[in-house]
Amino acid sequence: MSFQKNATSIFQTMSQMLELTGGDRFRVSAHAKASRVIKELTIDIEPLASAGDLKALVAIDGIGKGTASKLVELAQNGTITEYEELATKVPSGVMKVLSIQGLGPKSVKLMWDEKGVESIDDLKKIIEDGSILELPRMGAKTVENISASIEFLESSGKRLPIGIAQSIADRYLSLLKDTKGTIKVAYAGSLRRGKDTIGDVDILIASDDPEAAREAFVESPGVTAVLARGETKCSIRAAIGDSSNRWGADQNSAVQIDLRVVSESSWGAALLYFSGSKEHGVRLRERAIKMGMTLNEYGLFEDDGSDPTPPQTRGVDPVACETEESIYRALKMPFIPPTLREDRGEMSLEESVRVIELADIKAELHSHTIASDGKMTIEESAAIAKSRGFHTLAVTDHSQSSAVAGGLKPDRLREHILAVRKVDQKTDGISILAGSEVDILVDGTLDYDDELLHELDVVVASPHAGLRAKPKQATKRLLKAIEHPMVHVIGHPTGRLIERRPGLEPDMNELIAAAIEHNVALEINSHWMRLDLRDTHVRAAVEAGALISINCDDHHPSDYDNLKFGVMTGQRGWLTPELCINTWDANKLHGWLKSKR
Ligand code: DGT
Ligand code: CA
Ligand code: CA
Ligand code: ZN
Repeated sequence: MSFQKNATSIFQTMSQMLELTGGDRFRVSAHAKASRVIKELTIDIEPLASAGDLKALVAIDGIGKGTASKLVELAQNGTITEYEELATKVPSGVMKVLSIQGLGPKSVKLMWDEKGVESIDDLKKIIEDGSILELPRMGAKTVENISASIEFLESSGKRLPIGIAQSIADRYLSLLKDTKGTIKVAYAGSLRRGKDTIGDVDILIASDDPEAAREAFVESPGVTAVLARGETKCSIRAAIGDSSNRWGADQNSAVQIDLRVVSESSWGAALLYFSGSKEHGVRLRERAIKMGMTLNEYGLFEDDGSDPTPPQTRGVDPVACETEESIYRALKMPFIPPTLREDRGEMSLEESVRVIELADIKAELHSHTIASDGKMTIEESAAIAKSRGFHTLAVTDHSQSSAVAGGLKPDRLREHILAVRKVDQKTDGISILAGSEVDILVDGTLDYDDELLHELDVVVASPHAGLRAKPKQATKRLLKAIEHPMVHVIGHPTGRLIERRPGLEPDMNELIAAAIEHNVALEINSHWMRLDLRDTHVRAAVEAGALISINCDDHHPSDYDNLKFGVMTGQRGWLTPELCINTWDANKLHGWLKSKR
């Protein structure tokens, strides 16, 4: 595990352990905040921490003195004394109980203190003998939910890649659209925010016939368990089934889907609330309070909070509730697109940023054909690209070292270049460029010699093998490729596979600086199994002014549909269209590509 990931999880765990042992509230939240800040860093802090450079650490936004010295301790001793002390006080089974969805530190602490629950098995026992009901705020319904969550945790527990969650959500969306009485239906939560992984799917519905909606939902095919069936909230578990594809998602895994029944009149407030993130929601509510108002899932109300009864219950008319736009307007803020709602600085925006949109993309610069491991001919791929309104498609089959992917030996590449040129000549309305996805070998050199690279219109250089290298080595390797004068794009720079392979962890800021210096674009690979660069990397690249290329890395016709995930990742990194080379008109793009020949 990288230092950064290790630190992120230790601080998070410390925060939870502090709460479980009745620690000071301020320290509980300080540790949670530190964990979040460290998680989102785009620089490698290990060298600073190893060198004991407190000054440099404290200079990083969001890292205070206490956190800095703990980071140093972690780097130098491999652990943190305070963490070790806390860990002796909290049994590991209690931490497992805490990982059950719907159980927070407060309830877990009560179970532990009052009923001696120190493992999930202990918890199951007090559920079975009913003694759990003696605890405060534990009703039959809550206990039922806890049981369902335990079952869920034991059978799956992983987050889903967005591509899988999206296809399941789409299935439920169309089912509910076709249900009697439906006025509006939409998904919210992390799926709407375009996060790379999804914990559960959240769907909102406004209906003239809520009972029909609830029924259609809990009785739909594929439901393996009904976790809750209330007036306003229903939860199910649904089998993933065949919506997974050749990337081999686990056929036995299931996903939780929450359906919230809301009223049409407060649609905007509900959508805003359930789209999250939780952190963004907290910041919005703070802002409302400062303005003498209350914001909740029913609306934004003129209300000073002195009356404990919620304003909607007292019959107070909302200032805004029908649309998200009207609520942001009433809060005197620009509209914040869902992909930006992560409390990463969007609250300070004075006007809206024009982030990249799907329709801005006019070129695909990373695609495979049957010449290597793709399933399309050059013509087929070009026809799809053209139908999407693209002016350019680059054919970039694999290079010789990617033998399992059918990589092309130099003479086959030469033939392939001719084949691409031929198809280009007889095809109207789109330029088809001859390129290659060239392996960046472990030592940072490229998989073809310069003479051959020179004949290619587009060179996407990507790491494929040796993805367990140490961060320092990874940085060196990628820097060398960036410095190569004939490279246009660094493809899937870290090589990670979501929930399956962590990939390289290079010093992203060094790569970004080099990419700017050498006029190289860094890729956001849109495949939902990759999303590489990830959102936080994109944000750092955009702030520095580096060029980005959003590509589908098509192997199959349906891969073109993944573009939306790459675009959302770009949005989450605040990417503007100008910095994305795939948005440029043909003249500008082709001129830029030729400038490296
Ligand atoms: P996920 O499912 O882990 O990928 O992430 P989300 O963001 O979809 O989170 P989820 O499903 O727990 O809740 C959906 C949204 O509902 C969340 O983004 C904000 C809102 N929400 C849920 N629970 C809370 C809460 O305890 N407090 C606040 N303020 N908002 C919440
Ligand atoms: Ca969710
Ligand atoms: Ca949820
Ligand atoms: Zn690749």
